[in-house]
Amino acid sequence: MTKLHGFDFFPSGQASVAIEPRKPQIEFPEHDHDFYEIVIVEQGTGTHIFNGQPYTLSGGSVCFVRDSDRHLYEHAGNLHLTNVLFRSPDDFCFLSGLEKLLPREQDGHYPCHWRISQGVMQQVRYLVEQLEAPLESSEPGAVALREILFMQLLVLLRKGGLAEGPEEDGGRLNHLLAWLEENFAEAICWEALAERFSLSLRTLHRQLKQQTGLTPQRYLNRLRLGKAHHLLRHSDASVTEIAFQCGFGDSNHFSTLFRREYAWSPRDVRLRRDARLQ
Ligand code: RM4
Ligand code: NI
Repeated sequence: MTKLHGFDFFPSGQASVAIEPRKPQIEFPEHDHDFYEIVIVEQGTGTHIFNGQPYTLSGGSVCFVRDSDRHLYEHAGNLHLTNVLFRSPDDFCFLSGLEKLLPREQDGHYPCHWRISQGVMQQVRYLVEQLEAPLESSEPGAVALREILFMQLLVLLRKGGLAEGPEEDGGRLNHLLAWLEENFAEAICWEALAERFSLSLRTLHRQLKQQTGLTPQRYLNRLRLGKAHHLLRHSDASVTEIAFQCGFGDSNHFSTLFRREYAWSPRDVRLRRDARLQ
């Protein structure tokens, strides 16, 4: 597996934060890093395979990657993201105790992926722009300023996260998308779902389209197909079982949608996997 080294990304020994925009993020092979990375998704959709598990990314997704985590991107053609790299939570000149602001395991669940609202995204962009300016000198004041910006960013990302009440703009949609990520296999009635998250059907359509570029049904299909693609390559369940497990009632319909999305049929993907394993 590829290991990425801070040496290639941090402009100087003094710099504790580096910004790496990927607009778009191309498919990228599995790797880990000797640094930490916060991934902020601005637009588009893609699949994030994080420690072997698939997560669907779209505008507003945030992911926290430690130096011990491995990840890759698939089906990421139109995914625009910004990577905020830092060496380690305890490798800053002026900041300490940062662990308290980072995702932590609670009740056996590690919340490494979450979503922020559009309002928070705007503030995030503003901070990232300032962090993008090169560090002019290693003078303590300049280093401290950048570290303060980074700390502000952490507080903001945390505030915008799912822990926050759903009242904020886009917050309800974010809760809905997080719910879908877990419950994609259920039969979905958009009206009932909108009601469950206190949204009107129109707002659900509009906001989801804004964040992902897709209609709700296309988004759901892509989510299900992404999960199915992963299972075809990483499980031994049959195509029909996978179709069913991912919420497709009919495996022919599943194969048609799959081929339309990936140009390969589910069977082709499975055969290619098996050929590679031989
Ligand atoms: C890659 C990809 C990786 C990131 C590096 C810096 O394009 O986004 O996840 O670690 O850039
Ligand atoms: Ni990475």
